[in-house]
Amino acid sequence: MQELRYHFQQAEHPLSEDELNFAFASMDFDNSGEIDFEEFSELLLRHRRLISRLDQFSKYFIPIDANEDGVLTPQEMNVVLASVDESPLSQDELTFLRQRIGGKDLTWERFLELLLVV
Ligand SMILES: [Ca+2]
Ligand SMILES: [Ca+2]
Repeated sequence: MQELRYHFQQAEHPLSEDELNFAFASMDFDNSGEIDFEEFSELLLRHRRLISRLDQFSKYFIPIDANEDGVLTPQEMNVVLASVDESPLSQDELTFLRQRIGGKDLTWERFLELLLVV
């Protein structure tokens, strides 16, 4: 847990205690109450991917958020995904995203949070 905390504090957006607990729970894939080595490796891998994607995404976000309202629509997101050679969001993924953000607008910040814990 200490390592985990350290890891997240190195991130640009330090997580609150609640977020940390939430992230912890979402990483403990087998619900053992501990992050074992495999789970931790998976996290690191994911985080590394996230960081490299963020680099790419942030370059594209401003131009992609065409109407500059700070909210990513599925259409706008698909343009982003296409620009980094990812396939567009499927209907399932869209439904999933909508559930995760509780029907709220998908802001850039929420999107980042999703990337971190999904
Ligand atoms: Ca575990
Ligand atoms: Ca927009």
